[in-house]
Amino acid sequence: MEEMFKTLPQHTCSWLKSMPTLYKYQDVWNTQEFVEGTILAQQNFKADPSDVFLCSLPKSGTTWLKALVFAIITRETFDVSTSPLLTTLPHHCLPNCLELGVERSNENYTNSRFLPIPTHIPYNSLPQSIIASNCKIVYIYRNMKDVLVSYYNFFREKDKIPVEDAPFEVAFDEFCHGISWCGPYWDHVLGYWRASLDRPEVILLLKYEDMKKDPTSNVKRLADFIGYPFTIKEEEEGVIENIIKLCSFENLKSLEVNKSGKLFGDHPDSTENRLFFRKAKDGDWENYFTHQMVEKIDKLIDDKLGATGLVLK
Ligand code: PAP
Repeated sequence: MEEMFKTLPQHTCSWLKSMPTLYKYQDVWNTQEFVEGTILAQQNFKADPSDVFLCSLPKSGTTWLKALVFAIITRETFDVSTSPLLTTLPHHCLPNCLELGVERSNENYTNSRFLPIPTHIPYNSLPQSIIASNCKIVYIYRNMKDVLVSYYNFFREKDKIPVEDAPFEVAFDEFCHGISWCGPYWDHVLGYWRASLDRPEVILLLKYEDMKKDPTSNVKRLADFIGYPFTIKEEEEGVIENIIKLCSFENLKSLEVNKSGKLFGDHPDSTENRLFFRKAKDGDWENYFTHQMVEKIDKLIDDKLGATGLVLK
């Protein structure tokens, strides 16, 4: 691996401390840890046909998707007043990240079924056995401008860098050159989007903005797709609405664990849980983009996605 890394294109993010060098492997920018994890997963991971994968580009709604899926699949074991989500970060409820090494488990939550496996690995770099086993994949995506603003603020705050020392313009330029964690953004989204057209029976795409507008039908689709459909009785009893409330941004953000807990405990590189719950506002990009930036990114989105039929604006 060491020899291989010397041959890969590298980029040092000047405005970040916590993500100093990104490497371009299989046309994707990522940290050394995640590139190594991807390679190991590609070499060793043996999918089970019943595995379900929760895929996303960072900052596209991963935390929300994990919370919803966890609440859906554990609803026979817990109700909304006993759910582990009340005391546990969603990333810890569904902890097995494919690129960080998977040990399948059900954590005694779902009887015999395994917990879904989250990953940020792009579609084209997924281990072949996931595709060959026809595993189900849920992909959540979000508009590029809000992803960029979320990404910028997450890392800036994680590193405690004041705004004046981390110019948004620098992050913007990098992002527009495709350089970001798991970037280019457009390749990540297009990879899963194209795959969902080829294999709609096993790949479900969820759009963050649509989920905000109409959570009920999207949560129903999600539950159906992953094999935990709601019964009519559950629908009448308001189980879907209760899950939506439990997993709402406002509720999760207000919980003590998500205000004061840390992702990796007291490890020096740990991340405060609160950073996963910033604003969750559609269109927050308007507070960051200049007129020229809007023009530039709209043109970029048109260039990259215009001919594909995928609408992101
Ligand atoms: P990750 O990839 O690092 O896990 P991810 O969860 O994908 O991050 O993205 C974080 C964004 O989701 C944040 O957006 P913002 O920066 O624009 O505020 C975060 O606020 C938002 N988010 C977190 N939880 C929820 C939720 N329950 N509902 C809606 N949005 C949420």
